[in-house]
Amino acid sequence: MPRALITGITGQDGLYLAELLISKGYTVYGLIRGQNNPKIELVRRTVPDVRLVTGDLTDVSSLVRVLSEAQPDEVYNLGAISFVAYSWENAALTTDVTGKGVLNILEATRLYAGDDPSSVRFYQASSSEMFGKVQEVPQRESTLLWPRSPYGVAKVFGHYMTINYRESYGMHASSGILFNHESPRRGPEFVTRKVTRAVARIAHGLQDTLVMGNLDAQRDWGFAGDYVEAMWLMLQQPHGDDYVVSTGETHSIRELLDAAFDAAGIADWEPHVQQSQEFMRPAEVDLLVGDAAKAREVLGWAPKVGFRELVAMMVEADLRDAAAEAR
Ligand code: NDP
Ligand code: GDR
Repeated sequence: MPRALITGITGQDGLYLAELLISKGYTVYGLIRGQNNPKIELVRRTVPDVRLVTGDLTDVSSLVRVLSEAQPDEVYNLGAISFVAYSWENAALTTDVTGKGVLNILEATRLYAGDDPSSVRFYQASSSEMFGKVQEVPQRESTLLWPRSPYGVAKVFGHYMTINYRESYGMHASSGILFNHESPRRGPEFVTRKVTRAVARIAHGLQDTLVMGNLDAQRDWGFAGDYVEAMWLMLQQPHGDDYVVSTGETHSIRELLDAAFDAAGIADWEPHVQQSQEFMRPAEVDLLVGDAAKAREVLGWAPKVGFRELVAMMVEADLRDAAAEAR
């Protein structure tokens, strides 16, 4: 039975990836930071077979210990401070976790792999946020990186460090440059979930208005369940490499609002939406749309869930929660 270690098990992608790997017969270990995190209970309920081990990406000694306990064949590094807006307020912490944390787990993995560094396969959760200021449309693996947030800068560090470990030590290390992916499990601070939750609560009379930031930004949104399959496929290849994972379609925040309110049967969103400086960012990534041709050709990967279907899935789940809250 293959064995995998997932950092970021309490996050959106961690849960989907754990479900996927368990369905494939893996023994799965999930890294948690310990104490007082209600999401640990969610992991225990959703994927009870996952074995939880305690450690932190900022503490290399904890990673060495966890790797020796889990003895994984594959390491998926999904752990990060991942909310872009927060990264300006906590730039040094974001750099430590999202950037240097990658070096820590790469180094711990290299030490654990011993004489044959390619015997353990490594996945790094890189991000379309690394593209930042638009240089090329659509964005592909070769597009110049110009990050526009402390989070984006930290991800660029992790991305190049992963390439560097592959080239320096012959590690089987892959970097998935994933564009935004969402689901009913998405954290409530991210824009899709913020919108779908608010729409559901408005539909049930629990709130009246939704306060937003920049409505003109455009994103290439896919379904998280589809994207974790691409992560796994990368580690099944003969060599590590970098891959863009995206749908190739882009939509503005306004279109997101259209689709979400429409899914709840509310024809006109404008009376419900206000804008505030509070949710504007010091620098914005205006337009993301990815070219996933390489993932399609090499991995045989393609997204299954389209934009409107994704938004409807999220609204439906939030309508159920709002109905329960309204009772
Ligand atoms: P989430 O924000 O939902 O999850 C982040 C995870 O990282 C949580 O499990 C969190 O644990 C963990 N974490 C935070 N700090 C540490 C730390 N110091 N040590 C160990 N673990 C830590 O992210 P997603 O699931 O959405 O994303 C997964 C990864 O993919 C992230 O690296 C993200 O940056 C990247 N990514 C995501 C995209 C997306 O659209 N979702 C697109 C491209 C890349 P805790 O519960 O303890 O806080
Ligand atoms: P992003 O996702 O920054 O792309 O990073 P987010 O959903 O936070 O923002 C997307 C776009 O929406 C605009 N926006 C708002 N965003 C939020 N959160 N709240 C608002 O009220 C709001 N109004 C407008 C933002 O300005 C932005 O343009 C996500 C994260 O998952 C990263 O970890 C990941 O690497 C990238 O996707 C790819």
